[in-house]
Amino acid sequence: MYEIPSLKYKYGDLEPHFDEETMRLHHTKHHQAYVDKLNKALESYPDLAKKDVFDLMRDLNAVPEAVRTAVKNSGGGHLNHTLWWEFITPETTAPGEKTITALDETFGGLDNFKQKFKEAATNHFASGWVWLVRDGSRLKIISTPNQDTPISGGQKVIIGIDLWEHAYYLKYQNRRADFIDAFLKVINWVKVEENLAS
Ligand code: MN3
Repeated sequence: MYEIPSLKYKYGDLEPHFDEETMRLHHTKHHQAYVDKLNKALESYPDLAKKDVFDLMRDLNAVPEAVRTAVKNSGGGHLNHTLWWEFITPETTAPGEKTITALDETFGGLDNFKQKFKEAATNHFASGWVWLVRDGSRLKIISTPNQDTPISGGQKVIIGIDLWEHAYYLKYQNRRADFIDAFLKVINWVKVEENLAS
């Protein structure tokens, strides 16, 4: 049985950037719903249901066709949100050495990275995610629709932003750009550094 992870901070800790109610609903309702649907989809496949969600999503071909779409959507939702809670932090963090070097080499600096990331997130159509991933030895910004996860394509996730309206609509309504700015202020740079190192 998959379960939503417990968070390292309280729902209100990211105020005023992310509001308490959105954080609570996002975790206890939206993320929980992906987990519930994933558990239901794998009810008849106990061996698959024992897999770590990363391993499950890395090898969708191992999932029987009858439930593959359900697993892609709800397993992706579970995995993406598990990552999401760790992309953000109420603590003040700063980009580490590896991060600065990598963003310099690939994007010409932190500010340029932020600008390109924001551009991609602003322009992403409908629901989905924008990510910074490592693909082979290269870093790149990509976007995925729905709950598709870069993990299924063999890419290593460094950071990403949830662009489903449930992630921001209560506080930001149609102002997605303001939500993206808020996200850029609460990025957990310690996690980014860790992801780049592994
Ligand atoms: Mn979400």
